[in-house]
This record gives sequence, C-alpha cells and structure tokens, in this order.
Amino acid sequence: SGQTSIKSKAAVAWAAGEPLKMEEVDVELPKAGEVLVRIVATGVCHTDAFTLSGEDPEGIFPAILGHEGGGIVEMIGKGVTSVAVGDHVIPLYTAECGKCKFCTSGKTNLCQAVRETQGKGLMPDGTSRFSIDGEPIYHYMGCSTFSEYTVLPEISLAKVNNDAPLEEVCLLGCGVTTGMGAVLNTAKVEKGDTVAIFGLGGIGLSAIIGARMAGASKIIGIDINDSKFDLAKQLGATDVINPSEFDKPIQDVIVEMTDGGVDYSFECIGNVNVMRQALECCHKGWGESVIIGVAGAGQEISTRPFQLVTGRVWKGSAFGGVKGRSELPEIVNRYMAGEFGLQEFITHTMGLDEVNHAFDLMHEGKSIRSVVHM
Ligand code: NAD
Ligand code: AHE
Ligand code: ZN
Ligand code: ZN
Repeated sequence: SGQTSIKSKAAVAWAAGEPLKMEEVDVELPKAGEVLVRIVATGVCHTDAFTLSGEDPEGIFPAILGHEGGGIVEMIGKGVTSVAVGDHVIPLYTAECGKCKFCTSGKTNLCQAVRETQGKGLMPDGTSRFSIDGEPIYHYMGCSTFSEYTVLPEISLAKVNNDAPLEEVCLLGCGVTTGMGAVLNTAKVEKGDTVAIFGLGGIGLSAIIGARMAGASKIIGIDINDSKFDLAKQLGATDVINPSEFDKPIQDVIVEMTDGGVDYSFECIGNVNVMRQALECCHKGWGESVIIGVAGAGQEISTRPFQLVTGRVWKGSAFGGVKGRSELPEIVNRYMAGEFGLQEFITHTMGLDEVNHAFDLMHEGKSIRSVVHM
C-alpha cells in the first residue's frame, strides 16, 4: 500500500528532569532485520528514572524510555526469520546475535552487535524509527517500551511462550531476571552460603528469590525503608536490617552477624558508598560482592586495596548474566510452572498516560513495580 509509518501513542521524555509527555508519534515500519512490536505492558525500572534524572552519561533527549516490556509481533522486516507476526516477545536491552566475539566467548551475555548505535538512541543503521513532525525522537536501551508500538532489531527480541501473561512476564525483561540471575549466574551462590542484599526494590527482592532457590542458609536484606521488609521476609530473607538503626557501620554489623562476613553480597541501589559497604561485609579470603546498581556520571567506587589482597572479590552483573534469546524463554516457562512469583512485585498498575505517577511512587518508596498496561 506504500504505507511507511504508523501512528503510536507514546510517553516522550523531552528533557532531563521533566515529566514525560503523552504524544502521538510516527513509527516507521521495520527495515531489514527489524521487527515492529505492539507493547502490551511494561514495568517501570529505577534505571528509567536514573536516565530521566539526567545522571546517565548515555542519556539522550528527546527519547522514549522504558525497557521492561512484553509485546506481540505486529510486522516483520525483510529477512527476519526467528519471529513471526503474533509471537509474544520480550524486548532485550542486551541483544544476543550469537555470532560476535562476546556471544561466542562463553564468558559473557554482553553481546555487542548493536550496542554502539543502541547507546546513541539509534537503530543499527544509525537512524531512529520514531519522529514527531519529521523531527527524530531517540530510542532508549534499544527498547522504548513506553510506546504502544516500537521497533527493535530481531536479535533484540526473546520469543516466549504465547500463553505467558505479558502483564506479568514483562518484569522478566529487566528487574526479576537481573536480580535472580546475579545470584544464580554471576555469583553462583550455593546451598548453605550466606548472602547480604543491599536495597530491597524490584532488583534486591528478586535477588532474595535467587538466593532462596540456591539454598542460601542466611539471607540478610538491608534497606533504609522499613516498608520493604515484609515482602523481603515473605520471599525468603532470614534477617532484615535498617542501617539507620545502628550507630556503627553496617558492614561491621553484618560481619558480626555472620561470624566474619557473608559469602556473597549484592548492591541493588546504585549508591557508591553502599557498594563499599557491600564489599566490606564479605568474608575475608573468599567473599564476593556483586554490583548491580547503576551509579551516576562521575561517581566512582573506592575501598582499601587490602580488602581485595585479602581475598574479597568485586564484580558486576548486567541483566543477571542472562543471554536473552537463548535463556529467557526457559525462565518464562519456569515462571509458568510456578517456580517463582511475579504478582507480588506488582504493587501498582496504570495506563500509559499515568506513567509519571509510577515515577512518583518509586521516588516516594511506595512501589516495588508499577506495570503500565498500554
Ligand atoms: P528501587 O528504587 O525499586 O529500589 C532501590 C531500593 O534501595 C529501595 O528500596 C530503597 O529504599 C533502597 N535504598 C536506597 N538507598 C539506600 C541505602 N543507602 N541503603 C540501603 N537501601 C537503600 O530500584 P530497582 O528498580 O530495584 O533498581 C535498583 C538498582 O539497580 C538501580 O540502580 C537500577 O538502575 C539498577 N539496575 C541494574 C540492572 C543491571 O542489569 N545491572 C538492572 C536493573 C536495575
Ligand atoms: N548507561 C549507563 C549505564 C547503565 C547500565 O549500567 N545499564 C545496565 C542495565 S540497567 C537495567 O535496568 C547494563 O546492562 N549495562 C550494560 C550495558 O551494556 O549497558 C552509563 O553509565 O553509561
Ligand atoms: Zn531495568
Ligand atoms: Zn553478539
């Protein structure tokens, strides 16, 4: 028919620090190797707020944020073979091409096939599929799920079980996969290990689920907001502590609670001071600390090198070390089989036009996950 674009409702981030604005955007139809997806639901992750705040060195405006979505394939571009119209898919901010040096290394999930253009808010051909009155609007993390329709490279889509409720499994597009994966894939926590988890939002609570699955003997949850503790305990935390209630450093408290420190700790906040606490609460000789939280431009971590000389290990984890296309479908099936829950994370649901409220709830510490139903 010669049609080259469709109209879509989207929440646009026009500038750092400003509320998102509902707009009708033009979405260009998918080019070769690309897929048009109708987003059904999307979670709101702290990373969306981080980028909107202006702290993200890669933040570009105007952009369509959102990276924790679930949707249905609406149209495929030339040469696309791995998904078809009608397939349920989860957008991946960490693609999986299966061919690059990273994908074939067997050492990482960080495929770099489209990473460079993705970081510039563009599709792999160096252009955007979104515009208003001919002016480009940038993509975000290769996903832009705060839009009714979005375009992604084929290699940035996990095809999942069509029976999976997208309003729930969208959370596997980031938060829950990240927390569980950091524990199970990155740290590889084993039965009987002791664990400390700093920050009990969507990521930290998912790390608790992972620690429980692994059979950890002690799971210490740490947060400055007591209202997070009930769910943390329900999901498997054996102890919950609030650093503001102690008159000594929290790492000292944890070292005392665990006869010398934990086997593994996880920073799920994005605070470089807490990252140091998380490292220093680890056991001498072998304790490992995993950074999951994302810290703002210019922030740096520090500790005494002696902490590492004496056997503690500092590492990080992105998307829980999970390779999205080959591993996420199985995680969705494990959810469908009842191995873990997602509903308890969803404290709020709303329409896209209320997405700013989701950011308010997050900043007020009142939500775990808001899920936007498009
Ligand atoms: P969230 O806002 O839901 O949760 C953060 C929690 O940390 C809150 O409960 C808050 O009360 C607590 N907190 C804040 N300051 C604290 C302090 N000083 N001590 C103890 N607790 C404190 O956020 P989220 O969505 O769970 O994301 C957490 C972090 O993980 C963010 O930095 C996000 O950008 C990052 N993230 C990273 C990845 C990755 O792949 N590496 C993926 C998703 C999210
Ligand atoms: N753009 C930021 C870093 C942001 C960041 O670390 N992102 C995480 C995912 S957060 C999901 O909620 C990640 O996976 N990073 C790996 C990657 O390739 O981006 C900055 O500091 O520039
Ligand atoms: Zn996220
Ligand atoms: Zn790759």
